[in-house]
Amino acid sequence: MKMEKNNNSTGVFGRLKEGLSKTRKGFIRNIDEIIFGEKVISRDSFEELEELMIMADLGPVFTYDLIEKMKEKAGREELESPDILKNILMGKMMAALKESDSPLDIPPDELYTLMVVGVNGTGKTTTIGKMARTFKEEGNSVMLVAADTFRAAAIEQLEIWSERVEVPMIKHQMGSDPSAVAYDAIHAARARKSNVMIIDTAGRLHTKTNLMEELKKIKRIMGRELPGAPHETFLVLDATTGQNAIPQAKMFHEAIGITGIVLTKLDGTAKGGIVVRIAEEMKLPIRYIGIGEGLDDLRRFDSGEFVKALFE
Ligand SMILES: Nc1nc2c(ncn2[C@@H]2O[C@H](COP(=O)(O)OP(=O)(O)O)[C@@H](O)[C@H]2O)c(=O)[nH]1
Ligand SMILES: [Mg+2]
Repeated sequence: MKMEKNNNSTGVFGRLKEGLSKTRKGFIRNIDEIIFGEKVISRDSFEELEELMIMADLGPVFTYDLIEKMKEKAGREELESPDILKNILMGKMMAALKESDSPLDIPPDELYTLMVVGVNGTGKTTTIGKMARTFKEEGNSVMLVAADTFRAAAIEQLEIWSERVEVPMIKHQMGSDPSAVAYDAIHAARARKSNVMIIDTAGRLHTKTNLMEELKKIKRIMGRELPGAPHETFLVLDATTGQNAIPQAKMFHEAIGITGIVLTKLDGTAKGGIVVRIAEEMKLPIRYIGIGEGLDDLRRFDSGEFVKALFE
């Protein structure tokens, strides 16, 4: 039994490494190439390293601090090998990400409501499907809520996930008031004694103030029907959009208050450094990361594991 568990965890870690392979190849491996064979790290190499870190979306502040630290070490001749340099980078990434470590803790006996927001196409519906599966496997009674009533296809897409994961879903017709769906869902979840409810929402462009108004209204109605609801508001960000994720996150956070971030599509980018940037700029828990389209491709964010998967 024990062996099996170990094998399994290596497999899961391997999958994470694989999911992050674009960043590993595009970023970490290049560090080795830049300083390969150099006894003394040259000014040119520092410039190349700086460029590499900016390219990986680690952000200017992080990069500047890091390069300064490396130069300091180099000045004291403490930078004899690429490994030392990598250790500095690893340590700094871990420190930057540590505060974002905050796994979701679902109370077993009350109705826990989780609203999922974000721009169109970031991966909200897919993430909800994956989370529903995880929560169900952990012994929760899960209900999905189709409050993205803007497009019929959005409702159908969530329905497919609800069938796949075998959890019930509450829906109204396309075009109906999303708050009314959320209202009904709270009552339905109570009647069925569900303990986790996940609400999918529309993601028309974040520059449209009416989307924010709509999201605020859903929150207000939920809070009126169930004190404390929504207990969590997750913002889904697409890692492949790079820097653009930051203003997006700020806008949602200012308008409706975000309690956790899900960063999807890390498998599709070499700019995985965006995680660090988001952590530093938003100071919000990063709850999950997406590393693929499949059911198993959502992972609880763990800063230590994440950094290790990039470097090992
Ligand atoms: N490669 C990859 N694709 C993802 C991930 N998460 C979501 N997607 C894909 O992104 C697309 C948009 O997802 P969807 O859930 O419909 O986004 P929504 O508009 O925010 O609800 C779909 O094709 C998903 O399969 C991920 O972590 N990795
Ligand atoms: Mg959707």
